[in-house]
Amino acid sequence: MASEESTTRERTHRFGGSAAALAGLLALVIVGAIVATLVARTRWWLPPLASVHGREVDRLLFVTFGIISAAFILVHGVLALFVWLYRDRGQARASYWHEHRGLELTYTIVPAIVMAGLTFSAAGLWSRIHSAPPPTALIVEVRAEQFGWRARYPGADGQFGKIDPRQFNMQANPIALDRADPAGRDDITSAEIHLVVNRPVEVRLRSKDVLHSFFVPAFRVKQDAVPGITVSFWFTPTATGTYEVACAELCGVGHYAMRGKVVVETQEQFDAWLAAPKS
Ligand SMILES: [Cu+2]
Repeated sequence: MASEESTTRERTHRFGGSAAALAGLLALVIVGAIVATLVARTRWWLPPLASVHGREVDRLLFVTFGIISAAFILVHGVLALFVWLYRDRGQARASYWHEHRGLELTYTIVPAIVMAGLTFSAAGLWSRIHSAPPPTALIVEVRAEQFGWRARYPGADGQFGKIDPRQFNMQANPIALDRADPAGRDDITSAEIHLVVNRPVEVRLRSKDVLHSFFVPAFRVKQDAVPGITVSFWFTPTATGTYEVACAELCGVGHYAMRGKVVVETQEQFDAWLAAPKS
């Protein structure tokens, strides 16, 4: 009987050893694959920042990473310590207790305070982005559709013309402008989005068909586009250049190809571009 028990224990130990070796190997393969991908891509961190509010977005990201990394190390350190401290020595019986008021209150209240703190520190930034823009802001309407982006500028009158979906025409009227509205006569539409460096811009985001998401990583801007609703937000680009807009909402079979171009340039370059004919 005793020898039988010890044989079982030996077998369990051997199995435990090989399982641990397998888990270690798997962890090595995963970490190796991640490191290799990051090295191969050469860029392994955030893209260069090109907006004013983005600094605060990055700060929030680093604070969040810091907190969850500390929690991860603490929890797994304690877990590993307990596995080692209370390992099977052959004679001990496992002890178990139910409910520990102090412990339960601690691990409920502490994460709740941390989560509330993170949420409140992000809420200020979120509400600023969605507040009224400064009066000098450039206004551009961005319309998402399956599968591309189209920008509209209000023209000399500063007023956008009305939209009438019934007047949509792929070639002649791709943005479905209401031809009867005089405010729309000087509206300028373009497949590219152009912005002015260091000038706040208010984006009025719409969608023609399904949910999309306007995502410009360099600006730290990501906003859902919802059919039937115009969502406004503003930010200030800080560096000239060409940036990529990606759709961050799975919106159909062509979603992967839904990328656009944002060009940030000086006011003179922008004025010249706006006056020139465009696609
Ligand atoms: Cu999309």
